[in-house]
Amino acid sequence: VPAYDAEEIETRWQAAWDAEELYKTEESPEKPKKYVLEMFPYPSGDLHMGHARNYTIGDAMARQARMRGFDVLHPMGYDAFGLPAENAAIKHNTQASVWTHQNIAQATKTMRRMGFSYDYDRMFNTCDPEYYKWGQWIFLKMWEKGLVYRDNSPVNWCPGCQTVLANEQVVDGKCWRCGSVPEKRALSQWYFKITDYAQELLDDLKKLEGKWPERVRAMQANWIGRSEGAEIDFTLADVDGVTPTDTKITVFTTRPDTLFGVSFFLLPPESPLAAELVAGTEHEAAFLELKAAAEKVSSVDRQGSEREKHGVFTGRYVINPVNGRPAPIWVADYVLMDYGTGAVMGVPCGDQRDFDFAKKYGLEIAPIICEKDDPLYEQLKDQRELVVTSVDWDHAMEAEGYLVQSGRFTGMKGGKHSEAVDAIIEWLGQQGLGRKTVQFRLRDWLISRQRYWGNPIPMIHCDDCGDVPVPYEDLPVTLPDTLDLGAGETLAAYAPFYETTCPKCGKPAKRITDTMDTFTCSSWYYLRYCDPHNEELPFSREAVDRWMPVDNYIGGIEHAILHLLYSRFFTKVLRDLGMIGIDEPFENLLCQGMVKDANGDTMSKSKGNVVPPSSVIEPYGADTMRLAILFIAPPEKDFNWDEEAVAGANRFIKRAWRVVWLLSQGAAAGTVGAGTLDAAGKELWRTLNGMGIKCTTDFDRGQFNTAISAVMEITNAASKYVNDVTLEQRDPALCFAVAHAIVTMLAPICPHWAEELWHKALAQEGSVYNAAWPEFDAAAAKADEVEIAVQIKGKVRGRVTVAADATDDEVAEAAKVAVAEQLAGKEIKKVIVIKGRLVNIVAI
Ligand code: ANZ
Ligand code: ZN
Repeated sequence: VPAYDAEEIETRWQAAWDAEELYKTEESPEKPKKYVLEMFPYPSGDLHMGHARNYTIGDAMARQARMRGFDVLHPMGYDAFGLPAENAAIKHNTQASVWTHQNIAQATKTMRRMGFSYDYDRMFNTCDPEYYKWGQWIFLKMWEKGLVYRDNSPVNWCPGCQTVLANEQVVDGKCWRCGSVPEKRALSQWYFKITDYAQELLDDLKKLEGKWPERVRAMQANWIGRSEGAEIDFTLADVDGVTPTDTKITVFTTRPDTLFGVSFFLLPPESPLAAELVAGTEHEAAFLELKAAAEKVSSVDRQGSEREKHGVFTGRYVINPVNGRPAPIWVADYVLMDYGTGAVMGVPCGDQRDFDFAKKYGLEIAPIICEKDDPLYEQLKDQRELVVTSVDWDHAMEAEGYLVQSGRFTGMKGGKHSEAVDAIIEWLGQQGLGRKTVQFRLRDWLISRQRYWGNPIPMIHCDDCGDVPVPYEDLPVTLPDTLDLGAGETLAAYAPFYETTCPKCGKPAKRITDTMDTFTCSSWYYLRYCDPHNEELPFSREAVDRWMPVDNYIGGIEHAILHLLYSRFFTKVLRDLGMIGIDEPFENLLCQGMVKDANGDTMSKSKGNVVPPSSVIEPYGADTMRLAILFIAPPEKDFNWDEEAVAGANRFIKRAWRVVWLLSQGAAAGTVGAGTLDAAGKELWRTLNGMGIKCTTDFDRGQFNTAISAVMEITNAASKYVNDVTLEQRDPALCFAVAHAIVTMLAPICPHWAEELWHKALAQEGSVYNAAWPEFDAAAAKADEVEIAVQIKGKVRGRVTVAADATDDEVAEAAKVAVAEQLAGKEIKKVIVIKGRLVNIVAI
């Protein structure tokens, strides 16, 4: 048996595969297609363990699909724009492109060293003008469709990154990238109208049921945040607090059934109306103080239920449309300007936030809903007018209950989506005081960034013509690489970039110097892979009709909202532009677990606990690395890095190497004559078929760890066979079949190892990559004899071997013979046969 020299084998085969372009996409339309895609990396340095795991999973899937007869698309590239490159360039006084390309070169080297089956001919970087040109083209199409607009409103400005952020990029109140707390700033910014697709983005999550992790679908649904409710018009009272004015203030509420319990009225600190109401009054100073404080807190934090609420009375009142009662207007920091109508009816008896606020500021808690076993219900169940104006509860009644003191609605069942909600909405409609509405939490996608290293927004601002799109024939607007980033030069201050003329009127005009959020680049890259060299269009309809949707998309859970939501949006927009015929880009989503350190900590440079892939590849080879990654845990589970498991994987791969070589001695391809095998041969044949079937189904389900276990069982059985049976007595066809199965089934996981054995031990032509996945025989997997326990009155008294397909009667007879001695002189009352397991004889 030749020695297993991983490094020699791996580098030799990698060179051979490259030379013959083995992994070029086949494009065989007569075969069914499979598009396997791993989320492409940001090239921030060399690949880390998380990447290695992600790509190993994808590669195993892609390779197995190929062997199962699919035409496979398995591309890779780089999400190459972004801030780290720019920051590194500033620090080292170089160009962002230089840093980026260095990292790309290093990462690609590692990918090749790992033996991934990428079609490198389709590789691109999002910072290539040939790619980002088409991102600009899509932007212009969206502009024409009315899906792009500019708006001047308060946005999240990250002081760390020196740019604005999208709402999705403020995670737990912090910048997703650098962790700084964003500030609110009013800036003129560019938006994509993702809200136009809010309902569809929500509805289509149903199509992904069972195909995407439940958790991801739930997170998206939450983020989109659909709420059904009503808008209700209140009237502002004059300074006397009772006389109605002409000013209406509309609230959004999901609980119109609580309208009779409005104890106060709330406006957000940013509200211009609030500022107007307090202007020049004794309340103004406190208001301004609250406003300044609220600006420093993110909207997520402001709404946090745990957070202490702050408020200021404005001195003014609104009039409740149902009962004419005045309610004091307060400004509260837990109310947001950009949700609903930016005004809230305060119902402390039904809403915990309002309850906490009422307690803090000594406001009324008017009880209008209670449970039937509440003494208050007995007291007020027929009470229509508000007589009890405040109660001393210790928390709000957020559950369902029965309305009291609620006019004609008294006695009705109230709560979210209750009959009272419908009844009140109907009544408000008739009175012209309110209407049913739907609100979404989702906000439009803020895509402009005040940073250099991104895709330039293809717009020109002309003082006369306004915002004018760059003509298609002038695309791409190329990013200059002559800026002195180290000296603090920015696009906004770089005349060679921004000085231009208006495409409409020809007068001097200024190019927009914002670049697009890098998430715009990753929102459609999977479409470009279908047709990466297209010079006329981002991609042809034919190519995406052939390959889309991505059948298996694999990546981290950190993209549950951002990237996956944006990509779904882009797909729907491109569909509506007639460029693609599908609604959802990713048919199946697998979110792989994290690779943590041996102690269960996340690996990070700052903690110094990073295990680089090279530390495994160098001593053991890429195949051991790949095997270990897939064997340690199911793909979706986190695992802790385990040196021992890696060494174990290496021992197995060597053992399997040896077993295949031993089997290959005297092996000959041919049909296995199952009937002519000796006992040892039969046993191996049965294991091969049983475990082969298990490996295949586990592979198809992406459960690589158990698929590997099945191959291990075959290997163990084969090892026993070659030990126990002399070379002359071995069955040549059986030996070949077993060696062939071990090699082909491990080929998607340990491709170099398999390729070497395929050629050298099994003497096969062509690459194992092109070999067919082996087939197994379910009938042969069944044992032809089984051993059965024989019990007398529940106690095991003997064992008997019977044919696996024996009838119950035959088994019962055999069992009686087996325990004939113990039965002597007894009368058999009953025989119970449990198939394949035991016989219980009841005898006295
Ligand atoms: C009165 C009420 C009574 C409410 C009650 C709830 C319970 P979701 O489900 O998230 O849509 N609200 C409306 N606009 C708001 C804003 N701009 N800032 C903060 N809160 C706002 O929540 C809808 C509820 O959130 C609305 O229903 C409103 O309070 C509040 F027993 O109105 B409710
Ligand atoms: Zn930041």
